[in-house]
Amino acid sequence: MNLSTELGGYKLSNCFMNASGPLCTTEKELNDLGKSSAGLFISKSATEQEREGNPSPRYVDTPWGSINSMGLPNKGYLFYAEQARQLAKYKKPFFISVSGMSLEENVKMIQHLSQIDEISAIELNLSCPNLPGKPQTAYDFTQTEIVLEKIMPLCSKPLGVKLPPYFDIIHFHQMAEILNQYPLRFVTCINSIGNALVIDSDKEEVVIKPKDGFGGIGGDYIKPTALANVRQFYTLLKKDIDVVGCGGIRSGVDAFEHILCGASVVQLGTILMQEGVSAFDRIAQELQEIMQKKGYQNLLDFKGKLKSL
Ligand code: YRO
Repeated sequence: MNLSTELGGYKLSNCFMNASGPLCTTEKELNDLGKSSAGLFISKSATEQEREGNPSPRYVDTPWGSINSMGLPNKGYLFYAEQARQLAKYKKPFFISVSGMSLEENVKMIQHLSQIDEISAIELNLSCPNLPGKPQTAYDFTQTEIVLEKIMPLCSKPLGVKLPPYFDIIHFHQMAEILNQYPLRFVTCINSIGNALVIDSDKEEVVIKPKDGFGGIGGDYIKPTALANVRQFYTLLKKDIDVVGCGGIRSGVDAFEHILCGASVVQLGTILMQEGVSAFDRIAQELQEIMQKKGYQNLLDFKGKLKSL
């Protein structure tokens, strides 16, 4: 059974990577990902300046997944650029996620990161803060186009965008129409479902401290929404833009479903927080067992081939 795939022009030994966010902020965490069986790995979203992020508790596991309002804690983009040089020894692609506090900040970071050979590709987090009084960039279609128009020409690395979930068919079409205008290499679907509220009924209290308890949810809650977004963008995007699936993958079956919907690569988020990097081995093993039972040798035997009734 062969789990190999390609993304951003790189050949990958298998289709698993971390989602940007969990266990990819510090030098130790990045080295653990380098040593893991993941086929590639990515950093926490970087800003120009180092950030401490929000006060704790800011990530909590729940029976069906997780909620977080981390507030972009990261060591600053120059740290991840330096890490890229060190991490090259692991001989697998290393992507940097970028999430500037403004368009100018994204421009500055991407121009600099483009010059560093050891960085394989950039994932631009379109959930990045936008103009005050406006929704996040990816929910502001006009601003999304302004951002891509500015950034695409000055990014000389393979570039992908990380999208939040969409819930309306017209929004899938509007976003795909914008993305199809640019030489993007991949689109990652989905970020956490934003501004959810998990509460503790015994204590009659919220479970995370920032934002009166509101935060992005991941895990089991979001798999159907993630699959819908992977499927829609796989169907609507030009065939040279790959889809990366993220959301609710904690077993081989979940990974199989994302690939069936069209994902070329799949990311582990909440399960990576809960289980650590051994999750890559377990889930890859489970996916291979499913493929064996079904008589599939390669991911291309079933990628995108979801049937309708
Ligand atoms: O709180 C975060 O750092 C965070 N958490 C997520 O689940 N997704 C994200 O993209 C981010 C960083 C971006 C933002 C939510 C702080 C604007």
